[in-house]
Amino acid sequence: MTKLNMSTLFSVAVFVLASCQSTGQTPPPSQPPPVVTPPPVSTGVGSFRSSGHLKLDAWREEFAAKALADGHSVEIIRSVLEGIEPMSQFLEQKSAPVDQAEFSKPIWEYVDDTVSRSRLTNGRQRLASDANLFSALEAEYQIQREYLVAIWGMETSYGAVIGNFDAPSVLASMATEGRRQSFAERELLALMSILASGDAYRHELIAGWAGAMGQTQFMPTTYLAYAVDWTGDGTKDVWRARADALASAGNYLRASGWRWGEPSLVEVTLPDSFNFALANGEKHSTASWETLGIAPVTQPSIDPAGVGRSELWLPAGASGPAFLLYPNFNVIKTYNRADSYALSVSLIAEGVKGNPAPAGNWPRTIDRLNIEEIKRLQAGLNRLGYNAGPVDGIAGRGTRGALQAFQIDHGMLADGFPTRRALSAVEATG
Ligand SMILES: [Ca+2]
Repeated sequence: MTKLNMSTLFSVAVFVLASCQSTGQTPPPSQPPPVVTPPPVSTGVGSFRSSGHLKLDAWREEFAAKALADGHSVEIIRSVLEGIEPMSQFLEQKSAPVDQAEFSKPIWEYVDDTVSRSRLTNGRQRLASDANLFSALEAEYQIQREYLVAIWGMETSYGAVIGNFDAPSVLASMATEGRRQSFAERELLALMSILASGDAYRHELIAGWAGAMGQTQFMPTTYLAYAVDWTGDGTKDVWRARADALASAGNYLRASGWRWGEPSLVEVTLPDSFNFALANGEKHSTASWETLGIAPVTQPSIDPAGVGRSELWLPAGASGPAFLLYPNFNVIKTYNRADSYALSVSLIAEGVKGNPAPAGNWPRTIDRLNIEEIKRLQAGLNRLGYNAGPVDGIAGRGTRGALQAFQIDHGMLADGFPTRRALSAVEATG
């Protein structure tokens, strides 16, 4: 470091000296000062070979200057940005698609696809073959091994599918598209820091379609904050070293507030004539739930870890399965904010432990709304003064809460689940 600073200082000194020499003497005051033509605006990074996409090239010129101002070296900036290619999934779409499986599929199809028999079998095999590693990770990070293996299985099928996209190209295309520009640029700056730290070479920056990297799919900023060199070889190789990837995931979950030994959810049965309005995100004590007649499906108790307070969640409304959600459910959502994702991780964790796969009785034939109908529902609820949030076609908690409030006010079964019947009722209300 000292050597670098000294040589840098030396270069600057030589440059300043040379500049003074070439400038010559100060002109006499009687003469007008020479007209100085400013040099063309330059990023200081030099020019790049065109990517073949004009908007991407223009964005890159501006971003290179930002990265330089952020303190990254010309060498690193050029390394990250020189070879980027436009990626069609960001640059050729006309409007925001709702294309993530977490949001576009019925939740039971998402669960069927993700909590597959092969994923459970492979998870059990991984726990058996890497038992020592998982014991050590449990001791260090205080995350039950079933959840670590479940996240590994969900993210990359235990390291088998880590994506094959160039992370800088993904993030640069996302930035160029515009809606997530500041997010993508922040992640690109983090990639530069990763390269500067020596944890990876440029060609190793491989990501999934949305820019997450390695066997447990870390975004670059998450990598910078939480990645771990568990193997002790000096690099945080989340791509090839499963131990590094799993330790990194454990480190991230612990930092996100994981509570050792507690479940993320417990599937429960509800008594007849249950007041579904209680499934509104509010937490209640175990005693309260028990008084209402709620009972566990497979566990000996609805609060096996003595957590105390939980919320009731009906992912498919009154005719589907019911779960009590504990704080760890929200910790899983720091990985991926979709409830369906956290549900699948939880069911895989239970499944690899050998508990019977729960979540029976999905209402597969229910008249579920499509995206356009959900938008109509959201617009209708907003029109009536129920705050469904943005009209985006995603029936998240805001939309469901608004629908539930509408159902309560109109004496309907108040489960907040968006069906065609619910849409008709909202649209018929003036
Ligand atoms: Ca390592």
